Amino acid sequence: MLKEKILKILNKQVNEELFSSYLYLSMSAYFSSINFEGFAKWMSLQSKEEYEHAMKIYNYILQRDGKVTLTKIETPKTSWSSALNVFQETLKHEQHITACIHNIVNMAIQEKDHATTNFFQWFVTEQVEEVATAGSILEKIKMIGDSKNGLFILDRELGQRQ
Ligand code: OFO
Repeated sequence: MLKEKILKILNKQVNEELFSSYLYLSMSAYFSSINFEGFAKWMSLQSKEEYEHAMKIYNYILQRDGKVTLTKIETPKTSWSSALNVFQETLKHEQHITACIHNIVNMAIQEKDHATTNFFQWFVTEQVEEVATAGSILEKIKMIGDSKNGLFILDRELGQRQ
């Protein structure tokens, strides 16, 4: 059985991951609206990954005989000023999610919940990758600056994500 405070923070994280999925889907819609189909595809795949993260935690709660409590998902923004602006916010969001994951691990250690500490190691590693990927795309966009050609090439590159 999960301790009450662990159950609460895990349910909160399900909501955080579902919001991430919603946010990236909204970013995908924004990119489609400005005809950046590669960026849109990348964001839509990212949105699916976030849904999978939510489901991993959802299934873990059930496995530990906990009650999944779904709560209202915040409305994401629907427009941004540029691709640069989107990736600045993506990086910031992933840094926030990393802090949430670290918070869960800290609490699990404090509560001597070894199973949760162990389960969340996957997320700790995943967050290193998520932050690095968002950061590297952001750096590329900064290097490209105002070059339409550069953005066109990056759009093609991101559209290759499987
Ligand atoms: Fe779930 O890793 Fe991004 O938010």
